[in-house]
Amino acid sequence: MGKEIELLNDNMKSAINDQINAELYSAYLYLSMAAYFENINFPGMATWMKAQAQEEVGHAMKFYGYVFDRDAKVELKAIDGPKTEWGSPLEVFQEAYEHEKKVTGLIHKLVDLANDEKDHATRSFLNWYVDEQVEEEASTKEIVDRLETVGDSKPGLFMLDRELGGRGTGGGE
Ligand code: OFO
Repeated sequence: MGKEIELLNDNMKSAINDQINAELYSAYLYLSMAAYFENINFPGMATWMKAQAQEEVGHAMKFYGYVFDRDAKVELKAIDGPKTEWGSPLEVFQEAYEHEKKVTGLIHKLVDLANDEKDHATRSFLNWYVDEQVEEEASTKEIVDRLETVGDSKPGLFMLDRELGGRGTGGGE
């Protein structure tokens, strides 16, 4: 005979607040990667990263709205400074891919916590993020694979940069 949990309990609230911070850190990291690409004259990759940073803000805001929907308090914490230099476009996207795998792990821990707390509403809400992480990993991995294929070929890098620049910065998820 489980009792229905109507509001976010303290454990869940604090874990979601941490995740808001992690999503905003992701935005900061991708914006730093965008700045790196601007500096080395890959404007298309910079555009791709800026769009990714916007997506991450969207992820944070979705959690932010959820905390209020459950009548709990958002508590923002300091965001760590991301690194600012990388050795090559490949290194950047490899790091982005590794970062997404880490974020997937964080989302899965939230799912585990929601299950432990019998918080069915949060468990259901998190499904969107579980699915989104599959896409986040796939899209960064695809670019890593393509950069590995292109290698040091300047025309290949130029073409990939142009293609990645086709990603809009108009927001969205
Ligand atoms: Fe929020 O998915 Fe990337 O980090």
